[in-house]
Amino acid sequence: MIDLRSDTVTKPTDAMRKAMASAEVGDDVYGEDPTVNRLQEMAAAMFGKKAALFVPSGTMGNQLAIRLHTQPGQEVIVESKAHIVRYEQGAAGALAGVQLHWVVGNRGLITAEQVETAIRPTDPYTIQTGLICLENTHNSGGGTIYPLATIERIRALANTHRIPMHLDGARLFNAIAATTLPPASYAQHFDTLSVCLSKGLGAPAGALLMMNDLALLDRAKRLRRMYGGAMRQSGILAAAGIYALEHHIARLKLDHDHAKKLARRLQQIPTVRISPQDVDTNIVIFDVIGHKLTPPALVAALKQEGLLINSLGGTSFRAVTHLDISSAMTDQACEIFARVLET
Ligand code: TLP
Repeated sequence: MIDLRSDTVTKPTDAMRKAMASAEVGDDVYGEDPTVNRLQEMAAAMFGKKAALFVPSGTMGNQLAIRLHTQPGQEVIVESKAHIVRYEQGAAGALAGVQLHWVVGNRGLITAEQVETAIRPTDPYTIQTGLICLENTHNSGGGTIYPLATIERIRALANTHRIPMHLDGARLFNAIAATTLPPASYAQHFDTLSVCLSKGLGAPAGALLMMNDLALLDRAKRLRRMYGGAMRQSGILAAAGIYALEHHIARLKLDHDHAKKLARRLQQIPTVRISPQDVDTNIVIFDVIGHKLTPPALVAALKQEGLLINSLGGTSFRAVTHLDISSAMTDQACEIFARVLET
């Protein structure tokens, strides 16, 4: 089976499993897991932040950040199809008591002008803007990379209005591999950022929430505990993360090449709508219009041929390349797409 449903489906490699098996561990609630501590120090140094906190998931990283920066009753500016909007089960409202102020982006990217319009006036009756969240790369936008200049302009606005900024960097490593920009060039513009180890980097679980403010770190640790995310001998997972940071960043470019190849092949199919030039990284989002099969039937027909993809609702589909997809499997996926969609 060629599984392009997500880059979350990767399984730890043998070398990663060896690193996990031999990890030195301790109780991380006491701050005594040397491998977790090493991972946190590594990540903080890599992104030019003072501290990093290992958390079980990207969702928890985002939700801790929202809770840390806001007061109940405030709102968070976020793109309309952001993961925080679509896929976190309403956690921002349920856990932090904030509402989300959606801004409709272009392929998931919002501009400084849009943010400026969305920031609320500070009069006594209008809801207050507590936080601005960006997502880089943007998942539902199709793995889109934020231009640094846009981030800089949004940061300048945030400074003027004294609003903190959080980055959902679940796939920031894909942006880093694609642009070859230093990680800190993105990270410097955010008060907090979370990055995932369990997407393209291929670790089985884990994300890192990073920041400069050590008082914020202290509160983040308490909230992580409150949300049930404080772990014990989590060095076993952190070892996978260290291995991933050391070995799996540069290779992400290969996933991007595979995604481009899929997009180019899909473009040749008459019922498919896709612009391969918009595929920046490892996510391929496309529409199938006027095919005799319904979207669920198309997904089932592809599965029958050995290819798994996700339906995004309506006529949209998503295919994601990753560590467990070789060049030969990409070629096979192209053939299966052609076989099923061209009939
Ligand atoms: N994304 C998953 C699904 O939840 C949709 C996927 O298959 O792409 N931020 C972004 C941008 C994400 O894409 C994801 C996961 C997360 C956060 C959450 O990560 P986890 O699943 O570790 O909580």
